[in-house]
Amino acid sequence: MSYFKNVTNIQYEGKESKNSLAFKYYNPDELINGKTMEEHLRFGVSYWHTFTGDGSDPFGASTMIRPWDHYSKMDLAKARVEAAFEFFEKLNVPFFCFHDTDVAPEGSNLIETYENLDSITAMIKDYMKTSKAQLLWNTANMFTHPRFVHGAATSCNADVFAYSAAKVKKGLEIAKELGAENYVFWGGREGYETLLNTNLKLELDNLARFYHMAVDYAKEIGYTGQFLIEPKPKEPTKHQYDFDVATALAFLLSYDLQDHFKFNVEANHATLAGHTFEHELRMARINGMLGSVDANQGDTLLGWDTDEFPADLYSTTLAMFEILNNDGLGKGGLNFDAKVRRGSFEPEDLFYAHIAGMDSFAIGLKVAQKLIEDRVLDDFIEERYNSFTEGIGRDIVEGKADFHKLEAYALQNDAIQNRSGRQELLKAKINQYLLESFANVRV
Ligand code: XUL
Ligand code: CO
Repeated sequence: MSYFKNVTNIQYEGKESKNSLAFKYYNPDELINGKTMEEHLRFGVSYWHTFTGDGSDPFGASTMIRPWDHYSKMDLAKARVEAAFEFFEKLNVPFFCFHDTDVAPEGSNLIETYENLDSITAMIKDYMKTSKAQLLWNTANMFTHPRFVHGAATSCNADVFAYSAAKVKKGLEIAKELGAENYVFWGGREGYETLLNTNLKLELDNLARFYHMAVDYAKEIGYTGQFLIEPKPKEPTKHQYDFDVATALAFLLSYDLQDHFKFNVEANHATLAGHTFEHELRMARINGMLGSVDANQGDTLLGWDTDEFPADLYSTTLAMFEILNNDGLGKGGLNFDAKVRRGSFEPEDLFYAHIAGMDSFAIGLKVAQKLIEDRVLDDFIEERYNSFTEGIGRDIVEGKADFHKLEAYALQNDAIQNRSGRQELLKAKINQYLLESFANVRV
């Protein structure tokens, strides 16, 4: 049985190829600084957008035509697993990610839900034995069902807290069973709408209690995957607690959780928080907390999480610059938390979209590597801060200065000279690298 009959295995054909169902830049075996592109990029497909997304929006019904649509309940779940592995293999991706509810329907009670999950987990495990595709991460959906109306671990209702704990407990068992490289916590409705009805302190304390219990349980069952928090500032709640990397890091530090978590940085969440994608990656990186990436892009004209497939080469280049400087993503990867537009409703669009995203990151990887090799930004930045490598600047960074010493220095040196930041020059250089790297590559 084939779900994507019109598509054969997607191959790298190089930049001259006119075949829409081929990679032009992503060459999984190509070596870049000692690692293959596949090892650098560790692409993942997200189960929810690709196999459960239907194109519906607040104004209209579903538009997607999917070859598994005629099934329902557990038959639908099984058909999706078959389709998913056909898709992973045809696209030649090494990873996938899912929420519990993406892979198995909820039953009429928690026991039935567990049974559904167990049977699909066994099926996925079986497919994973013969497939290259492995589990980058799984997570629990604690935002769709009405029981999560006031949140999950930050709900005002202790019964919901308990139910959420049961879901994450099961999720960690599945993570262990399937060898998930990471386990993700995205605070779906962990936030608030109004302080008028909210005990902010109790909700934050409870969230920390919940994370500590998850850490303890993973230890108890011997699950050694990396825990990741995925920050997002708003949507669905008005104020999400894991607002951005800096806020979530402060939370982890306050509750002594910093050693157990890293961040899953999502491009569109960064822009919703008023940051660039590279800002969030840099904040995570400089704190040793960059774990994984949800690769997508937003729309500057829209104020919500549009989850588009990444195609902006400037952004993929600056993202890969951070990832390379982080020495890669370790157990993490680049998960396409991205959906085809409502108008792109045919199954082939799922392939076109992923090819576009994979090629965009492959270009970003090559250009970023070149920028690093040629020290285009590093030399400039080093020079820009050289006042801290000698004299009074050196005293400051070595802890040999205090206000008395600095005042005495300033009194003698008040004719300050600054130098240009040369932002426009640097942007022009990046453009040059973007265009020239590929002009010179012959395939
Ligand atoms: C929502 C989002 C989630 C997480 C996993 O904005 O990004 O899909 O990635 O729960
Ligand atoms: Co995401």
